[in-house]
Amino acid sequence: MTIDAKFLNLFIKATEKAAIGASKFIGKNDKIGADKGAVDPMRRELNKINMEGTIVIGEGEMDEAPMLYNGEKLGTLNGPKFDIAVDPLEGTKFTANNLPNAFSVIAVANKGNFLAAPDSYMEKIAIGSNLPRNLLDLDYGVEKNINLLAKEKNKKISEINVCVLKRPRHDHIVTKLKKMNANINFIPDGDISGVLSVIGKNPKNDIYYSTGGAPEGVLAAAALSCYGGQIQGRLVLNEEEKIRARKLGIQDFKKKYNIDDMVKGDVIFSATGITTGDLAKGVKDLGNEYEVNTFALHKSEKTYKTFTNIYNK
Ligand code: VTB
Repeated sequence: MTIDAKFLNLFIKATEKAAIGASKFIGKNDKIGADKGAVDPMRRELNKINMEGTIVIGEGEMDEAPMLYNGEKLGTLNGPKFDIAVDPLEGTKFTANNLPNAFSVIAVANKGNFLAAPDSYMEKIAIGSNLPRNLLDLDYGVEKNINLLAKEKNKKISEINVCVLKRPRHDHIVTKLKKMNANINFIPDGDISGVLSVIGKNPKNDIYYSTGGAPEGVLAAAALSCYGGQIQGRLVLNEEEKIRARKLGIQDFKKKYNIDDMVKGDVIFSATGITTGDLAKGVKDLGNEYEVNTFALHKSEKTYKTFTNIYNK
């Protein structure tokens, strides 16, 4: 079953209103204010939609309001049943410090079609479209994966661009990549756009290779699935997170999730820039109006588009 095309604009509006809300906090060093600035309008917009939406990837548990919490029901409850994955403010630090790549993002699928991942870390490797299914595997290790990818793309290792989230926990990956003479593009934060940098005609990166948030993994997988890209993820769980994972129905803590295990069927994806970044330009204050830019996808409709919209203040 596909998602009716009429929903795309409604979800775009939700990320646009959230981005405008958060933009009022750009450079203000107020992460909590910025988050609330995004969450409140997003919830308001989502609650207007004729749907029975359930947050499966949210910002935490119910008692952590004002977040959009896992299990929260949204919409008029009069319409199709959707799974919703959100990050109303991806890049809290970027917003607070007026740095590029902060955006508001939502992904929507029919009920039951997103992996309900706990708020933990996830090891991730992601590659773009037109590559053999399940080409790479987390257990192959860096050398084998990069070699396989280079061979498949008909590139020298020195022509392979790898996106890595700059963290000490990735030192072992970086050491191996350097030894192989692959190119590394570090990102300071924000691994949804890191993962998505492997898609498009001339992608900035050939592969994303790092451990970031599991919720961000599912959100990125939703967008990747619209392009026929691939991701493999494995949860990294401490004891407390294992309890939460079990509650979500996860039994095999070592499971490697391929894209089809994270996202099934039709998907709508909408990401609106807060500060200007790789996915979309940031919110522009025009005086009496705001100009917003949204990167939006609808898999079954083959919509891959950047929208520019104006809102009165
Ligand atoms: C990750 C990544 C996110 O924050 O969750 C990261 O997935 C946090 O990593 O995109 P650390 O705990 O190592 O700081 C982001 O980069 C931004 O929300």
